[in-house]
Amino acid sequence: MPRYVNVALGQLGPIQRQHSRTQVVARLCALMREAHAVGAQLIVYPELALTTFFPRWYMQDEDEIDSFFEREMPSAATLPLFELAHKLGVGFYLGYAELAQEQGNKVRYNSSILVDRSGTIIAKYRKVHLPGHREHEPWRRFQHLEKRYFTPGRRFDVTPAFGGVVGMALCNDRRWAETYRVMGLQGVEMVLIGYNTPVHNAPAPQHDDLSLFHNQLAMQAGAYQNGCWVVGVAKAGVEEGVDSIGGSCIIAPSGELVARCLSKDDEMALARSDLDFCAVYQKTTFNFDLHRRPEAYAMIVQRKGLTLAADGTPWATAE
Ligand code: CDT
Repeated sequence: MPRYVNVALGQLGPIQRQHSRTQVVARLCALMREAHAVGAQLIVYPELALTTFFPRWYMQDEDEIDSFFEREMPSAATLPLFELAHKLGVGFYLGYAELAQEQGNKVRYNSSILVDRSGTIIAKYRKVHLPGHREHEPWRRFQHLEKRYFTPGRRFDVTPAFGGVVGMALCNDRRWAETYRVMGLQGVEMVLIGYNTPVHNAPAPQHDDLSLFHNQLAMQAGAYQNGCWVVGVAKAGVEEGVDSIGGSCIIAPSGELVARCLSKDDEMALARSDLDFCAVYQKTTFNFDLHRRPEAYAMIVQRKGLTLAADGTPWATAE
């Protein structure tokens, strides 16, 4: 029996600070209806898809920070999306700021959930690679304070869903080979990734003109090198004066782009994704059991970055 997933991009245009959760959920529902009309079984929304991208602001007031976070999922404001998913039989991936309680303490995560076609949450992911900085850096045109507002997640799990093996990641995760490989080693067939990527990168402004290229480059490499589908979805456009890239796309295990959004607004696009196409890569060029050499990769987990030896060099001496 063929394993096709009709997966839709649910790209969002900007969300301004004054926009309520209710307004945003109405936009998400409109995208889901559009996706359903063309046969979607799954729609993927961006990272932090319920509010403006608040890490651009330095905030100290705990209540102000918490106002961007969700204490429960679904909440009164997000319930209509779950109800619509149930009614239409369309599952979804949604990124949001999660306020968790752990041993009586408040812990904030940048999270995503996977919801099945009955409207039930079947998996949660907490962002591992948190970019940016922790303290106020007034020299920047805008802040990127993810390290301040979120605790890093610790796992890349996969979930049996939609007839295959599905994994989740968030934004900066898509730039790291480890993200895809850890899920590749668990047989992932489709990786879902929401993102918010400002065009301007303050520490490296020479990258600004390449930001769309790097977006695609990283996800195409991840797809090809692990023989899996990758679905990347932006929150795009000018939000509170900060321009973010669009370029939401669906990438096949061949590394080829099969669908892409063209605007920087709310936009839906769809691809019929054959999960069995993964095997063409996972059983040949990227047959891990046959070809990987973990004994040569020890440094990947032993070192975080460059480690200098006694002679001041970072390279390991051959025995
Ligand atoms: N949201 C997120 O992770 N954005 C980063 C921006 C660049 S780092 C300041 C990204 O990797 O796209």
